[in-house]
Amino acid sequence: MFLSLCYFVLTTLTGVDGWTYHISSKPMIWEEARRWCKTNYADLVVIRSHEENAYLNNSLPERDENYWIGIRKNNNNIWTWVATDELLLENESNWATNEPNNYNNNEACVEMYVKRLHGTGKWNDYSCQRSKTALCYKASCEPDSCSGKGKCVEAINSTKCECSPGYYGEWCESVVGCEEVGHPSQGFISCSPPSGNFSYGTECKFGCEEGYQLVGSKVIQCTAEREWSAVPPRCEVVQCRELESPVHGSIHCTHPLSNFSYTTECDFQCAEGFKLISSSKLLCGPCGQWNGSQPECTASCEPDSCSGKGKCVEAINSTKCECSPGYYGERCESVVGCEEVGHPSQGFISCYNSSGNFSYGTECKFGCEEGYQLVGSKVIQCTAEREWSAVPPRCEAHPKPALRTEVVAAAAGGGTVCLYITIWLSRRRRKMWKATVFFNT
Ligand SMILES: *[C@@H]1O[C@H](CO)[C@@H](O)[C@H](O)[C@H]1NC(C)=O
Ligand SMILES: *[C@@H]1O[C@H](CO)[C@@H](O)[C@H](O)[C@H]1NC(C)=O
Ligand SMILES: *[C@@H]1O[C@H](CO)[C@@H](O)[C@H](O)[C@H]1NC(C)=O
Ligand SMILES: *[C@@H]1O[C@H](CO)[C@@H](O)[C@H](O)[C@H]1NC(C)=O
Ligand SMILES: *[C@@H]1O[C@H](CO)[C@@H](O)[C@H](O)[C@H]1NC(C)=O
Ligand SMILES: *[C@@H]1O[C@H](CO)[C@@H](O)[C@H](O)[C@H]1NC(C)=O
Ligand SMILES: *[C@@H]1O[C@H](CO)[C@@H](O)[C@H](O)[C@H]1NC(C)=O
Ligand SMILES: *[C@@H]1O[C@H](CO)[C@@H](O)[C@H](O)[C@H]1NC(C)=O
Ligand SMILES: CC(=O)N[C@H]1CO[C@H](CO)[C@@H](O)[C@@H]1O
Ligand SMILES: [Ca+2]
Repeated sequence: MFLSLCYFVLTTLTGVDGWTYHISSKPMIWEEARRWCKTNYADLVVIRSHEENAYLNNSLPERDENYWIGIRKNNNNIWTWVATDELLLENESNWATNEPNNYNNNEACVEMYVKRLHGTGKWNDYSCQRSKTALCYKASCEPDSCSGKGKCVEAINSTKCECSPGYYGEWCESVVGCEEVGHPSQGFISCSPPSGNFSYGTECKFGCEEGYQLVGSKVIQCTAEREWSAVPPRCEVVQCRELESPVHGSIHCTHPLSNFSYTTECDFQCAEGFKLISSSKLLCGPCGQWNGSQPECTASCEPDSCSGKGKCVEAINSTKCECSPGYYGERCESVVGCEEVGHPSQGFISCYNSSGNFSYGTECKFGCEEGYQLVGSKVIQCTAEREWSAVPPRCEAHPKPALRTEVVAAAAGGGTVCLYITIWLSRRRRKMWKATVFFNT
């Protein structure tokens, strides 16, 4: 086992370690030197800057055989830093004059001259099978040096963290945060991680209570710029389609939350003569749907729609009356009438009208004074055709005594009975004689 002779441990005033360099006490061939470095430290040295090269030039002790450094030709014959597998950049090389010369076609490794007459601090390609002092380095950056949130950058005297976006602090141990957000009114929030600190990377999801809908982004993230990826959303009450008063009807709504929105309740009524199709009450549900279709008012027949004088027929916007004979008008409220009739001369008339003067259905009875006799119909009716059922009769003077006497009608009972006795005279004379006989029974 070889022991390291010297430590070139350089620390800053704050105690932050940078790289440390270590050299072997005995020379060894390149492969062995690398193995030794890897076993005890990190690897053969990687010289990243001229400043670092100068530092080694000044600090390393003199060695006759010089030092192996961590450059070697790769499979494609290109100089490569073995520790990092990075190619050697032209501007970062320190070749001595006329080097690398690949002497004897056998120089695949690199040594560094230190404390010698010519080319001190410079590099030379050399046979890997020669023995030289191993120049190793050890990094002080560890995988978690920057809390896993940044890149650890090493210098000779220090390490420094270059923090990833959103992290800060010497070791990237702090994280930026966004403004606190709460649950929206009528809604809820759920953030992960649920620390409640709203730091970079926090994701918050939103939702709304029943009957409310989210307006805005459902999910927001706290960005490295200390801003949320979007404005936190709102919960707005769900709207239903606006309802209107039905034709021939009215609407009355209560809006506990907002106009025509969740929980709004509307009652419908129809004007007289109309009735509702479907429910009289609608409710706006949590998904913005009414629990039924907009009601309509349809005309409806009532028992007295046609004044009891016709048949009522229903249509959508109106009802229609099909009036019985003798009646007319929209609701069969009018009755047809016949020509006025008066009493015959030397006679009298008695009419019974059910619905007006000489209107349809009126029945008139006639009689004649003593000594006169009725000629024509004793009773006439006003027909639906606005005509009397017969021509009103006349009263004519009583003729000579009759050849025949006929008892037309007789009735017995309490009181006075009017009996008509018609005596038929000769047809040729065409005379009637009438007598009123009072019977006392
Ligand atoms: C060498 O050049 C590369 C770009 O080609 C640059 O990134 C690097 O910093 C340079 N190194 C020095 C020591 O100037
Ligand atoms: C190494 O150091 C010597 C003396 O200190 C100096 O003359 C030489 O230029 C240095 N070489 C490099 C490559 O810095
Ligand atoms: C490293 O730190 C030491 C002591 O603080 C200082 O003397 C030296 O110049 C520093 N080296 C570099 C390369 O900064
Ligand atoms: C939240 O932030 C407070 C104050 O910045 C801090 O004390 C606490 O540790 C944080 N909690 C978490 C879980 O990050
Ligand atoms: C509800 O309707 C009334 C009357 O049309 C109106 O003045 C009011 O602004 C509306 N309210 C809302 C929240 O839309
Ligand atoms: C709608 O809901 C209300 C209240 O529950 C109810 O009274 C009404 O009958 C419903 N309407 C329909 C068409 O189901
Ligand atoms: C009913 O009346 C309304 C308005 O008065 C009209 O828009 C509609 O077309 C009518 N419907 C029918 C079937 O006549
Ligand atoms: C009956 O006749 C009288 C007199 O002409 C009139 O004033 C009245 O309005 C009529 N009545 C009806 C029901 O037609
Ligand atoms: C018996 C009867 O109904 N008479 C009526 C006939 O019509 C007139 C006018 O409407 C009424 O005044 C009568 O009473
Ligand atoms: Ca050479």
